[in-house]
Amino acid sequence: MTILSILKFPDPRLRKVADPVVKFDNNLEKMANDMLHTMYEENGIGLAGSQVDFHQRIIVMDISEDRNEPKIFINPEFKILDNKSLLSFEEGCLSVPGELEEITRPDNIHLVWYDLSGVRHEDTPTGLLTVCIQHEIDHLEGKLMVDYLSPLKRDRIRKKALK
Ligand code: K1U
Ligand code: ZN
Repeated sequence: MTILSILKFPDPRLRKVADPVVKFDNNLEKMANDMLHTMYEENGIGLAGSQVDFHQRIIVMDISEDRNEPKIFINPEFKILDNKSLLSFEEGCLSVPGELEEITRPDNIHLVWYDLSGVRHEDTPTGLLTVCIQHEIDHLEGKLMVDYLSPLKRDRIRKKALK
């Protein structure tokens, strides 16, 4: 397995919108395994393809305490079920190291995704899984945690990262 290098804000490649996965082949499986390996190595709970300069719609995640419940989401999409049900969480980002910011997101979503065999799944996750999947889908859209902050705060983080 390979440890992949993670793009850091403000690298413009983090702003690319990822393409849907169309080939469910051995290369995709290897990428998923390399991404999981990289996420565990960096002590993250999630990682999106965009963060490792792979611009296809793939996310890996493990929110379990024992770090032994890897999840792979291909072509994930969600719909907000209730705009009024919100959850605030102090989020981190492996592409914005050293910053933790409280972000408020919808807590009640319907999620659809595919596995490595191309089989469709759906769920209505709650809690940390809901927060993390929305953070990772943002990455696939070229959107970052810093985009939820004020321009002043975002610029402070950008300048600090460029030092
Ligand atoms: O996508 C990433 O950059 C990974 C990110 C995922 C994430 C963490 C917290 C909330 C939403 C999404 C991380 O794993 S950051 C590092 C981390 O393990 C962590 C940081 C704060 C709270 C919980 C975990
Ligand atoms: Zn992130």
